[in-house]
Amino acid sequence: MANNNNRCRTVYAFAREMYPKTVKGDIAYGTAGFRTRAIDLDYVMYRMGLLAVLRARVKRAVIGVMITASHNPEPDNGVKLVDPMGEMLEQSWEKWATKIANVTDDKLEHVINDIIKECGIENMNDRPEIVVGKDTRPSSPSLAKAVIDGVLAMGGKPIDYGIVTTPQLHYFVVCKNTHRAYGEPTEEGYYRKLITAFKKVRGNEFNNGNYTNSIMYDGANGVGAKKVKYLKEGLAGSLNIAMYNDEIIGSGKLNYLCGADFVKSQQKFPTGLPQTPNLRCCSVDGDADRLVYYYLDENKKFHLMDGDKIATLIAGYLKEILEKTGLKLNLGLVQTAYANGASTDYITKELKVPVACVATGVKHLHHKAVEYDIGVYFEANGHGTVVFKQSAKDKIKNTYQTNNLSPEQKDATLRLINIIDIINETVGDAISDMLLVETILHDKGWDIRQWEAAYTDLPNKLLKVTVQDRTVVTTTDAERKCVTPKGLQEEIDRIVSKYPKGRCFVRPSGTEDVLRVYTEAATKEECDKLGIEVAKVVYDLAGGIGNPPLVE
Ligand code: G16
Repeated sequence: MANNNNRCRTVYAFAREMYPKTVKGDIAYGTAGFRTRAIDLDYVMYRMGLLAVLRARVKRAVIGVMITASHNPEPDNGVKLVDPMGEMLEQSWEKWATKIANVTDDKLEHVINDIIKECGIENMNDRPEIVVGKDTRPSSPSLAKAVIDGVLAMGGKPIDYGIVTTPQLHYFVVCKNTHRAYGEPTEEGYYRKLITAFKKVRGNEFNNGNYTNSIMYDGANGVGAKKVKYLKEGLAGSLNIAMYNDEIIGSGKLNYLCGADFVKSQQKFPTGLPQTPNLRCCSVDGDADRLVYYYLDENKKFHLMDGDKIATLIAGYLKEILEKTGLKLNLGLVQTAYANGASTDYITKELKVPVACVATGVKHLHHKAVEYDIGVYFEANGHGTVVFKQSAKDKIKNTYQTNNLSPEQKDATLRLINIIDIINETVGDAISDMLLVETILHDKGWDIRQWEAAYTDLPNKLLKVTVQDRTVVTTTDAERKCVTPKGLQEEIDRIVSKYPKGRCFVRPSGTEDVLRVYTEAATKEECDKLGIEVAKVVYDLAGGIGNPPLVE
């Protein structure tokens, strides 16, 4: 206990001298951790360094801390905590994260003691490893130093990976916690694993049918641009990646008019890419954990293949492969309320794959997906991956070793084994997802229009409404219904009932200070009208500020 007291005093002295709490109000734990203006985050980062060590002591495992504000504008920053098997910080710990982030400097010691007591941490002398990574934001180096100081003050051992993508950091954590069974916990190890598997599946025929091995890649002027350069070299022509929006540090252009979030929410072609018709293009976001595809047709009309289209492509393909192997494994798909109604119809009716709907946030999707032998999860914004139960992986590998498989079964089983290695199961990963999509399109011999043809999205729109206090809106039923403010849901239902195939929901964002209004309807005009009508009601009933509804 004497040792604990010394440790807490060090933590407090450090906090007072170097990282005093500078913001009076509280910061809320959002969809993916804390996220706000970078200038307000020094003390939060220091405290997350402290928390990561406590979490590592409880789990007796390596924990990750990623400094990024992902799709947000460059002046923002944030922090994502990564649990031992790559999951986002367990939800029951969000209360501790919130307490430790918001307590006054003089009470910090008490919160730490509460955590130690409630979680039964006995050994405060060990030095658990905390893996730290950051994106390319100019504010990230000093915030990473704050995290590292927090880790040191609490007696942990920081392992600084420098600038990496969020999914790379998740991968390193899992590699370390599985004692390298998942892969080598280095950047080289990451590229080697993905590239080796990709090349094995692709073979020597780089083109196939209508598929050509060239892609236009929008790096959002962030870490996804920096990292894909290494991938490109390793792929050595098996996939030609033409890079755009690759101005990396301090250009002020991160996510600006480009990147996955811009393309998806604005439904527009990003700046910087050649507007040649029918070219297969893709965009990643500011920390490279989201991916969307798109193209312009001969009439310059924009066509989007978002997370739903990626999910259906992957789920449909895995189903086909499984049928070829003869393996009996249950495959399921997890979506959120943002999933286009047409995609859900297609998956359930055509692909006949079961679908679950959960609240926004990878933390919810990942937890549901692990219930299936093979769980595909994707948010419409392009964030997702596939997770395999260990028992399913064992079954696939053991089946491959048996002698009673037909050549077709043997081939499909080997393909599945390699595909598992293309996938970063630890979290949605834009780079790994891109390699997976390219693998599937190559195998099918499809160009991007053939992929698009699977089903037609219902027109949809995402609006933002700025309000005094976004927490006045609370929701239920996987965020599809509003509970408060009183009367809002009734108004939404009344408006939606006027529109054929109309659907709408309203929820507070967990990464930006806004309310999000999602609408879908039979035609684009109706969808736009529905969006504006609902956004006005939200503005009136939820305390809108500034100009009435802003169309993104
Ligand atoms: C984060 C989460 C995603 C979520 C997104 C938007 O993404 O990881 O699961 O969909 O925020 O959340 P919200 O609508 O609550 O603002 P990222 O890529 O920004 O880390």
